[in-house]
Amino acid sequence: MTFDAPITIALSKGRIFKDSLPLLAQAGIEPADDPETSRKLILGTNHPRVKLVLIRATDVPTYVQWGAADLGVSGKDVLMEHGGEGLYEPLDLRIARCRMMVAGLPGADLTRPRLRIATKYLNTARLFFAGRGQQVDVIKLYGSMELAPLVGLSDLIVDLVESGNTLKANGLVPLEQMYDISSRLVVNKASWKMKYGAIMPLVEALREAVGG
Ligand code: PRT
Ligand code: MG
Repeated sequence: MTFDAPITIALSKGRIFKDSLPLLAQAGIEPADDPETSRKLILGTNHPRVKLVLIRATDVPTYVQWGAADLGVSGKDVLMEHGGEGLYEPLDLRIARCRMMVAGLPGADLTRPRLRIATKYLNTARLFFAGRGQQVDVIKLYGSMELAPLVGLSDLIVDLVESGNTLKANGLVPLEQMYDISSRLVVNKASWKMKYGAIMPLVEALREAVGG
């Protein structure tokens, strides 16, 4: 792929980086450093015009929204919570898949008035319960949501579930599936227009890599 515009792609370390690597490789982009061993936050690639920035998963939509990165890979959970302002979401990369669920202690009553929900997905949880006319109190946590019902902080949690092992290990059960989650390619809206000649072939190569 030859193009002149400089392109910055935002990725988060961990599963998104690992699962994005083979897709990027199929699109002809390979990082010059291994982020697991390097402390660099900006990685060059084999492509002279493409660099990667490594940031927190929850910061990816923000970097792309403000044009600090032209493209990014972000979980749908993070995108829903962010709101998606200033972003296009042209491609489901079908990686880092899981489900967003309501969970709690076995027998928890989902219809009780004024349920307390602990989650890091404040907006998403509020919208979900409001959408079915249920008024809930949402408590913001930054991690270990599973603890909240065990110590009486909340009735329920809204969290991501992959194998279900974390819930099970803490005596919790999935009560309701909210959304199927996978990672999406996001593109800054201005970059899409200004750097169309570079972004379009990249998006198409990635589309091919995920299988159309
Ligand atoms: O860790 P950090 O705070 O920096 O950010 P992050 O936790 O958002 O990053 P990361 O890399 O853990 O997750 C990035 C993205 O991966 C998320 O935004 C999701 O879109 C996606 N993803 C896919 C997951 C999972 N699967 C997943 N299982 N993110 C988190 N989990 C957690 C889950 O919440 C549970 O507590 O892993 C735990 C284990 O899940 P079980 O069900 O397999 O036990
Ligand atoms: Mg994490």
